This record gives sequence, structure tokens and C-alpha cells, in this order.
Amino acid sequence: MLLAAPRGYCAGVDRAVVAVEKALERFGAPVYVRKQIVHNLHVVRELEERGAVFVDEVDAVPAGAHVVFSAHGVSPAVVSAASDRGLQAIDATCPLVTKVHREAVRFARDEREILLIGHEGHEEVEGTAGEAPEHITVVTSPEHADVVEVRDPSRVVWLSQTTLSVDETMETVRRLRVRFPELQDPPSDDICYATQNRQVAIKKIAAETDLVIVVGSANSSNSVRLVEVALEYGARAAYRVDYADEIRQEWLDGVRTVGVTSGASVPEVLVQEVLASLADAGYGDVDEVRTAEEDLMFSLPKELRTDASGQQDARARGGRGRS
Ligand code: 10D
Ligand code: SF4
Repeated sequence: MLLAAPRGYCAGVDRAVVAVEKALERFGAPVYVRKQIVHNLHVVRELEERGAVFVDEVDAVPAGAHVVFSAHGVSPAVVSAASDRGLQAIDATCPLVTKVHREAVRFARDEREILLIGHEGHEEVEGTAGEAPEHITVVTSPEHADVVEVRDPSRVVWLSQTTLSVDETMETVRRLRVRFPELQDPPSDDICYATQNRQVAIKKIAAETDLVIVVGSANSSNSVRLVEVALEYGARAAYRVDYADEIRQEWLDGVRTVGVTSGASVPEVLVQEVLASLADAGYGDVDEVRTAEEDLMFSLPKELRTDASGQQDARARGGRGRS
């Protein structure tokens, strides 16, 4: 068994999940959360058991209550709607998503036309696009790049969702540039360090495996990308599971080497359950293949940075590090 590293929780997910936990401790249940705090079934179920209430929109939150915005970010319209209802908002948007929002605002102010590469309907794309709807067109695939229309090809810039396939995004950009040679690049990578690192790690082991199992939920963009990347880089088969009991016996037929990884929203306990189940099936010889070190940590949302006595919370001090 080849176990990819890095895998699992990124700094933005850790911060968002801890934010809901701290909000529950501080304010007591229920704490409302707009959308899934991160796209993982297990995380959401566990937080629900502790008193988090997940809602689709802020109009489902009682006036005056606390509401946490998910790690994927929100549009200014959602922030206004929460404020109009008198809600006490705690913004758990990942700082690396916020960075893309800021880029969008800056380019829109500069009267640029923004091509936002991402998945239509994904919460992160809705949040980023909502920063400057008049200036943003969502480009959903390399094929879409061949046909998307712009008003002024001399003023186009591309940005992206943080959790896309790096290779597919580069292909989309390549095709956009064929049509719009003056296309401007973002000031820095929008696909974040965690997404990139998990893809690099699975690429490294994919060709040596007969089967790759990705732990992650169906609506988790970065997890689903890991299945695709594994197949593109030579895994003979690749499947995504939320839990170990979804592994089917027939997937293991004729398999000598299994690769395992997990998405950025996946608690390590779920990976360990998969490893235990695969060990029972005869794949107990585990070799971890690490392609990067990660020690980035973000400070908590500002509303949670001090404890009830006004002291700065230890986790809130955060840290910076290599990624
Ligand atoms: O679907 P996704 O990959 O964007 O989200 P997930 O919650 O699975 O992983 C964390 C990524 C976030 C919050 C977007 F930056
Ligand atoms: Fe932030 Fe990247 Fe994690 Fe998304 S995947 S929450 S952008 S660190």
C-alpha cells in the first residue's frame, strides 16, 4: 500500500472546523452555519451532533443568532443579507479564498473583464463571482474556453477556483490565450498550496498502483479531482469513498498495490479506517510517500480570537510556515 502525503486537512479547513467548535463552546448550541462548513459528510454529521445547524441561506437563521460562513466564502450579497437580519456573522472563509475575492475586486475596479475558471454552482465560485458580477464570466472547462465570448479581448484577465486540477486549468488557460493573446495572469497562484500538494503526491504514486482510493465526499471538488488525477497519471482504477465500508470486494480483484489519499476536507481518522479495512484484506504493508511538508496554520476568524475573559486564545495566535 502506498499512502500519499500530504493528504487530508489543509490550513483553511482546520481553521473553519475549529471556528464552529469554538463558536459552539463560546455561544452554546445552536450555532448556525451557512452551507456545509467544508464539503465532508462526516465533519458535517459530527458538528450537527454537537449542535451546529446547517442552513442553505441566512434567511433560515433566527434574527440575532450567530451564523458561521463556510470555508468556501460568500458574496457581498450574503454578508448584507446576514447584516439586514441582525445576525452575528463569523466569517470562516479560507484566507486563500479571500485572496481571490480581493483580486476580483481589484481587477473589476480596473475595468478588467475577468474569466473565472471554476465549477458553475460551486459555493466558492458563487462567492467570488458575486464580488463583481458585471465583470466576471465563469469558464467551466477547456472546451468552454474555445467558445466563451468577451467584450474587449485587450482587457481580459483570468482567475480560478482554489480547488481545481492544475493540469486542466493550465489547458483551459492555454486555450483562452490562443483566442485572447493579451490575456493577463493572476498576480499569484489561485489554486492553493493544499490542492497542488495533494495532486503532486497522488501523481507520484499513481503509476505504481492498480487501484487508488480517495477518501472524500462527492461534493468536494478537490477530492474528486484527486480521482481524476490518479487515473490520468496511470492508476488502473480509482474510486472515491466517504467511509471504509464503501470499499467493494471486487475493486480488489487482482490488485497488488493500492494507493490511498484524501481530500483537503477529510479528517485523518477516516483514512485510518480505510487503512485498517485494507490491512484486513491483505494490504497491511504501508509505505508513506511524501512529496511536501506542510505546516501552514491560519489564525481564527477575528470574532473568535479572544476567549470569554478577553485573553487571546492559543489557537488564535496561529502561525505561518512552509507549505
Ligand atoms: O469542494 P471543495 O474542494 O472546494 O471544498 P472542500 O470543503 O472539500 O475542501 C476545502 C476547500 C475549500 C474550503 C475551498 F477553498
Ligand atoms: Fe484554503 Fe486551499 Fe484549504 Fe481551500 S483547499 S480551504 S483554499 S487551504
